[in-house]
Parts: sequence; structure tokens; C-alpha cells
Amino acid sequence: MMELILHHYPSSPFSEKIRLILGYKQLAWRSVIVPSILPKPDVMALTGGYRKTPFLQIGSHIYCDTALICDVLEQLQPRPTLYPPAHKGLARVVAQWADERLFWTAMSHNFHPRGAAQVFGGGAPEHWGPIAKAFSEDRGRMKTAIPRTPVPDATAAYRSYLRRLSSMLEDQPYLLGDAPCLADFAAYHPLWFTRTQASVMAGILEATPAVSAWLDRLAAIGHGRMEKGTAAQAVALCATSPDTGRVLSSEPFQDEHGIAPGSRVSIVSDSFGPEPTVGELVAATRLHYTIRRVDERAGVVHVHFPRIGYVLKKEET
Ligand SMILES: N[C@@H](CCC(=O)N[C@@H](CS)C(=O)NCC(=O)O)C(=O)O
Repeated sequence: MMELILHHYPSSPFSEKIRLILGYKQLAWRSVIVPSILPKPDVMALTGGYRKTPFLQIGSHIYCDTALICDVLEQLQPRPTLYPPAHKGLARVVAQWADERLFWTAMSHNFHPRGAAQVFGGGAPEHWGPIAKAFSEDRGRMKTAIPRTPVPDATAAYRSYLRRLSSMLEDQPYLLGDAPCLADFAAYHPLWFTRTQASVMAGILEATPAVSAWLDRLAAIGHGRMEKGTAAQAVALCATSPDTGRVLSSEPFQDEHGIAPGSRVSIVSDSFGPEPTVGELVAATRLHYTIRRVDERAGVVHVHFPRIGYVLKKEET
């Protein structure tokens, strides 16, 4: 198997989702740390515009968004599965709720001024204030259609969501049965952030001990076999590995837009992160798009996106 390179940063919840899945599937991977705010020149060399975290690199193929990364990892290492046959649809539906509604609700709770002070390094406001300001300006530019929930409302909703998760765990160790699946990893990462990065806000977990025990079970999975790498090495590897690392089939081409293969297109998230990736459309299957682009430093790069959550447009040439 070609080397899996995860571009991520330690405090990123969506990265934790993938780190834990790499551990669950007992995969070896290389870790490249990316900045948490713009500018991200090495990220841009590989993705061509997409700036969200994490993304997975295999040779000169870049897989954006954790929903797609999960499909890629499942293809590479089918067991243990993320999609148990009896709950395939349900696992994806719960994961989508967790990655969107649960994530944003938990984040609004976590970023209560006390939580924000801790996340941005603690101490006096003069210390963490400027870091928090740069972060919130950066994220402010990314938000296109994300609901902003005031902290008290988010806290109330988060409590309800925790009770729902707890009731799913009454008769079973994981959300959908005896083994973890995609639903568990997606619901885990926002709570992981509360527990580990904004722990002053973690009192909210005390009312649902079954959820805390479930978090402990998932945390015990660990992150698999990881070695460190650098962004410069990753870009160089991309440039010297033309068209290696393709995991997903690019057939059949499924046209919903009247855009022919080979057209110059842009792909952009429909909700968070307005930066487009532009290039030649080489695949549009039931589940994903692939764009081929040429970068000064990274050479010919294939960038893959899930269809759900992304908008495809034809670019004028
Ligand atoms: N739908 C995306 C969401 C990823 C996401 O929002 N990640 C956050 C970090 S946890 C992010 O990109 N923040 C901005 C950044 O890192 O530049 C996915 O599943 O990968």
C-alpha cells in the first residue's frame, strides 16, 4: 500500500475523527502538521484552494473532506468496517448529523469565553486575546451558511444531544451495536474537543456517564502507527509520483450539471470554507468528483471531493 499522509493539526476535531479511524483500522500513516489559519501555502500547492483540515494525500492524489477520506480508508482496509451492512444507511445519516449539527452546537458551547481562553492558551486576556481575534477573523471569512447559535441555546441543545447519545448506549457499547462504526467516530470528535481542548467546559458531560464511558472506550483505540513528516517532503513526493495513489474508481461518469468531462470547473464547499479548487473535471461518479490540476511545485495533482456538501460549476476559460 502506498504511504498515507494525513495533513492535520493536533487540536482539529475532524482530524481526530480520522486519526482514530486510522487507529481502528490499524493503518500506518505519516503525519504532516498544517497551520490552523491562513496562509497555508503548502496546503494550497496540494489542494489548489481547499483549505479545510484534514485532507489525505496518497502519492499525487489528494482526498478532501473526512466523509470521502472514510470511503478511501474503507476501500484500502475493509476490516474492521466503518459501514456495518445492517446499518450502512443509518451510520451515514447519524454521521452527517454529528459532523454538522452536533459539531456546530458543541463548538458554540466550547467557545464560551471561558472555553475560548483555554483553547487559545489561557493566562491573561492580553496573551490569548490577539490569537483568538486572528482565529475568529479567519473563521469568520470561511462561514457562508453556518448557523451561529448563542452560547446558552447551544449549551441547552448540546445537553439534549448528549442525552440522545446516552439513550443509544443504554443496551450496547457503541451507538449502533457491539462495534464502533462511522457514526461513533463522527459523534466522538466534537465531544473529544470539549473534553480535551476546552476541558473547562466539560462539566456538561457529567450528566451522561454512559457517554463518558463510551468516549473512554473510543479513545483507547489510539491513533495507529504514525511517523512524522514535513509539508515540503509531502509536496516533493506529490511532484515525483505522477498519477499514483488513485483509490476510487472514476467510472461511470454521472452528469447532473450538463458539464462534460475535460471541462474547466471549480468545486467549493456549500457551507463552510468558500475557497474554490479549479481544474479539469476528470471524474464525477455517484459519490465523488475529481479535478486534475497542475501546480508549479506539486506537479500534476488529482484532487478528490465528495459530491454531498460540494458545488460544481463550469469556469469560463
Ligand atoms: N466537512 C469537512 C469539515 C472539516 C472542517 O471543518 N475542519 C475544520 C478543522 S476541524 C477546518 O477546516 N477549519 C479551518 C481550517 O483548519 O483551516 C470534513 O468532514 O472534513
